Amino acid sequence: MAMRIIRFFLGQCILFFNWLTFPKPPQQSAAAQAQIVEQLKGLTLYHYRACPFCVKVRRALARLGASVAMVDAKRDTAAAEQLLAGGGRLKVPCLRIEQQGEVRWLYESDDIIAFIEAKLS
Ligand SMILES: N[C@@H](CCC(=O)N[C@@H](CS)C(=O)NCC(=O)O)C(=O)O
Repeated sequence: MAMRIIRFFLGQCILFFNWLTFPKPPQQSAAAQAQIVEQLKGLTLYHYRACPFCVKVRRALARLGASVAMVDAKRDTAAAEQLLAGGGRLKVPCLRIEQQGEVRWLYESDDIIAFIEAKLS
């Protein structure tokens, strides 16, 4: 019980500081935004709201002026089941990558950020 309260409190702190210091997305033309949407098509981020590694990925996306589809695997039990069945672990963040009819699952926040940066370069 005490651990749950501590974890909840820490999660709220993470969300608060993330909100306070959330990076401003770069100014982009509509054409540049549309290009990013196209480059990141087929990507879905499985995340938890207050997970620090997920926060890191969401902040990196904002810094890049990018966004991907997101599902909250804590609140959405069907998404949690998809993650476990597809990726093999109930661990977040995890990026579901659907390309040319193939699906793969990428764990590790640093690898996810590197993958997205490479997609946009
Ligand atoms: N090294 C990983 C750590 C991810 C991690 O520990 N995520 C936690 C949530 S904050 C988790 O899903 N833990 C469950 C598990 O490891 O099975 C990363 O950078 O993505």
